[in-house]
Amino acid sequence: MILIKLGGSVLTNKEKSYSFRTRIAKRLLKEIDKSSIDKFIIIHGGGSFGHPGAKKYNLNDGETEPSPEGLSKVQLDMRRMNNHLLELMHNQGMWAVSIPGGLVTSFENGELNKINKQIFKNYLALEVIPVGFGDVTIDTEKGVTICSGDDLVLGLSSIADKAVFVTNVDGIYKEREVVKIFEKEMYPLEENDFSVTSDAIDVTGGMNKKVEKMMRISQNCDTYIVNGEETERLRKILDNEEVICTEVRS
Ligand code: IP8
Repeated sequence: MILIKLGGSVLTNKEKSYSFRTRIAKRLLKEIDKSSIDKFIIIHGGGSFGHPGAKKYNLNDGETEPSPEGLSKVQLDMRRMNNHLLELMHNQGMWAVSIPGGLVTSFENGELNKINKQIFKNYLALEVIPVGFGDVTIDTEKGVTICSGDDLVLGLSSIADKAVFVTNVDGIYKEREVVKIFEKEMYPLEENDFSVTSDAIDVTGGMNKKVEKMMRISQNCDTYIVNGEETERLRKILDNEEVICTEVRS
């Protein structure tokens, strides 16, 4: 089984609230569809749908009393984003079901401590494509927290062979060069290194936090970062062809 994380940085224009990049999303879905893989789960992040509201209502800081309005608003915004993707999938005959991250996980102090993998497996067995997404969720310590798409990938990595993070950069950079294989000695990234995300607003952590999560994921399955803005790169990585990307190892 392959996990494909479609990052908010490719699915939305992060500079502009609620701007779903339909053309890119359609192409990425086509690349997935025409690749040779047959069992996969798609996970997506929040981009300019989820992050601005999560920040505005302080849903991730663990200090501010969670506002019912904010909680409801960010959940609504994420479902709107998810609907954009699901509709595109449906229109091109990729039968999908939606799995909100907040309903299948539990968190303690901002850390994922449980995920319902069975529901993903059940849908896979029915030959539909589970589409999970980042969400607002209950946290036993903080009240609420943000479940990122990366948390879902981490939680599902033990049942995956491969995880592919589709972003808007070519991979992880060290001294301005994309590294083919990122190993744990290279962690943490320093100021001069570019990385997985150049997101303007990202409430779920800076790049080192993302890389650290990827290193944990790579203990369970092969883990790659690829640029979804370049055509065919996603398709090639799914088909195990040579392509510009970073493989994360730990
Ligand atoms: O973009 C965040 O998911 P991510 C989801 O994968 C929300 O970190 C609600 C901001």
